[in-house]
Amino acid sequence: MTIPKRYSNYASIIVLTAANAAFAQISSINSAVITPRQFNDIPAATLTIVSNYPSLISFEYQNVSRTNGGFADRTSWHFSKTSGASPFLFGNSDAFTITMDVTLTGDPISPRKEAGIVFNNPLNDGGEFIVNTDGHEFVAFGGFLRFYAFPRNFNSGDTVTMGLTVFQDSSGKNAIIYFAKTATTCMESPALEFDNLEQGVIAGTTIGGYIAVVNSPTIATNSGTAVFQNIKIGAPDQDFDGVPDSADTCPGTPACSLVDANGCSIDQLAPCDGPASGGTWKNHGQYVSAVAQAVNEFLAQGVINTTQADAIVAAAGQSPCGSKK
Ligand SMILES: [Ca+2]
Ligand SMILES: [Ca+2]
Repeated sequence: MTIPKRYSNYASIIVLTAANAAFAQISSINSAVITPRQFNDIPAATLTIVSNYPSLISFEYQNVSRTNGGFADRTSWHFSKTSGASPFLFGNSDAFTITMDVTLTGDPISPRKEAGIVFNNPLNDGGEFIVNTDGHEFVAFGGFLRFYAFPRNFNSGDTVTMGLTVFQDSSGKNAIIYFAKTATTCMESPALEFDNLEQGVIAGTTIGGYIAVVNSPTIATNSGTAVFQNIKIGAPDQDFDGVPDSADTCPGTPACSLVDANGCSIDQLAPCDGPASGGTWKNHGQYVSAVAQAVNEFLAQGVINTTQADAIVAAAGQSPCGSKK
C-alpha cells in the first residue's frame, strides 16, 4: 500500500540538528526548512525546487530512472520558526490545525508518486498523511499517527486540500482529525485518540510535507511533481471551518460548510429540526424566516453573494422544515 519504510534513520538526523532548541509556540512558525534529496537513490534525476513558504513550495523530479537498482527519491520540507535554519520541534501538548493545498502529478502515474504531510519523530520515524498516483489513496499511517483511509478518489494532477487537527478532547486525551477536500468531495475523519505510549505527538517531532518518486528502470522520463500551496498552521480548528475552536460558537460544523465569523453555518443557525435555542418551529414560515435572517447576516459579512442567498432562501421555502406532520 505504501512505500516501504526503510529510511528509518532520517528522523533522528533531522531532529539532532536542533535537539536542544526549546519548544516554542506554534505561532512562532514563520518558514520552512527544505531537505533536498533526503533519499537519493537515483542521483542522476533532476530536482527543481521552488521555496516560497507559506504560499508555495514545489518539488519537481524528472528522469527518475536508473537501470542498476535504486528504490526511490524523496525531498521534504518541515515547519521552522527560525527562518528556515532548523525545523520546529513539536511537543506532546501542542494543539494545532494544519491545512495545505497539494497538487501531485505523476508522469506516468506508475511507478508510484506520493506526497502529503509528514511527521518525523525521534523514536520510531515517520507518520504520513498522503495521496498517491497509482493507488489513488488518501491515507494516514505510520509512526504515532492513527491509521485512517478516505475513499480512493485521488487522481494524478488533482489539487486537493489536506489537513489535520491535533487537539485535546473532552476526556483529556490527545486526538487527531484528518481532513481532505477534492473538487467534488469534502471528507473528515472522526476524532481518533492517539494510542501510542506517549499518547500523541512525541516530543521533538518535526512536521512538514514531502514527495517521493519511485524509480522506473525502464521509463527514462519518469517524473513527479508536488506543489504545496496555502500552507497554514494555527490554533486547533476541529471542524476545519476556519474559525479556531476557542472562537467557534458552533462546534461540529459539517465539513466545507460556509460559516459566519462565529463558525456557524446557516443550517446550524436555522436547523430544520427546530430553533438552535431548542424546541420546535411554530410553522414553516418561522423556519423560512430564520433562514432568511441568517442569510442576511451572511450577505452582510460577504460570506455569500445575492445569487447564493436567493437559492438558499428558495430551498428553505420548498423544504418541509417547520411544517406540521
Ligand atoms: Ca471551527
Ligand atoms: Ca464551526
